[in-house]
Amino acid sequence: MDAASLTAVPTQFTFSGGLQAQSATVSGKDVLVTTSEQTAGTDYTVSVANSVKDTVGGAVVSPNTASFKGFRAGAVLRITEVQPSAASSLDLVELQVVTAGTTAGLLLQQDVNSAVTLATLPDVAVAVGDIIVVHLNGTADSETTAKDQFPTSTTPANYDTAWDFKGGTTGITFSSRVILVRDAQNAIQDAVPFARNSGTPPAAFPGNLQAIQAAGQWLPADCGGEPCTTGSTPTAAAVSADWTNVPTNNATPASDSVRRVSATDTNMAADWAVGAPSWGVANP
Ligand SMILES: [Ca+2]
Ligand SMILES: [Ca+2]
Repeated sequence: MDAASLTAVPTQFTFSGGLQAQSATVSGKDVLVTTSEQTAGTDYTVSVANSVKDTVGGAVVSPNTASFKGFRAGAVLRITEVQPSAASSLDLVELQVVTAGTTAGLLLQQDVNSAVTLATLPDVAVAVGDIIVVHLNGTADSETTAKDQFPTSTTPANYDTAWDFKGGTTGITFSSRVILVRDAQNAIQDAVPFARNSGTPPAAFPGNLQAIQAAGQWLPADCGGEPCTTGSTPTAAAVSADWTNVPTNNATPASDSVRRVSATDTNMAADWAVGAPSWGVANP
């Protein structure tokens, strides 16, 4: 883009909804336009005048408009409860809102390396303390307007005290796995390594644990000064939350889940234990 062509920014970049362009700066092919205060989540359109030129004098041509939503902060979520072993992959993941904002674009994933996306969260404005229950392989649509939009009375799998979100069709693999939440910019918001002390753990587990340790999401940051592996002291499994005793192939919800037992997130195994679930409400 030719910065010299930006001679009257407020009239060259025009917006719907009363939004005003205040200034613009050029960086290569991009123009960064600063506007008057946007209303969070409002639908806007922007139009670019043909007086805006590229470096060889070519004007912006059709389409010269685009739509976008007014700036909104993204929500920050914490994983609070997991059911990894339900029949028919009807697994559940409960999340609690740490910072209010939109859940648009947040990803619930299994593992860091060769990640599997379990759910892409819908665009919902959530408040601090709100509880979200993600239903993997579920059939009910996500609630987007209220926590009781699809009430338990007509949708028995739902919780009237929580936002029920529809996840993808892939369930959690009940072996040793990392469950994590990524924001719309792909940064990890929360991550928990869960070990199943039964059978041979997947060879990828120590690498996934090491990845979230490196990202500052789990402690201890290493195992006795060395990378955590199946042979380190302590082992990768020993520093991870233990979900071995969650019942297998059970009804949804199962009699026990793996859930936080502390309101404080210390990023350590002791934050978690298997026991009575509290789906849709804050953990005791
Ligand atoms: Ca609900
Ligand atoms: Ca709970």
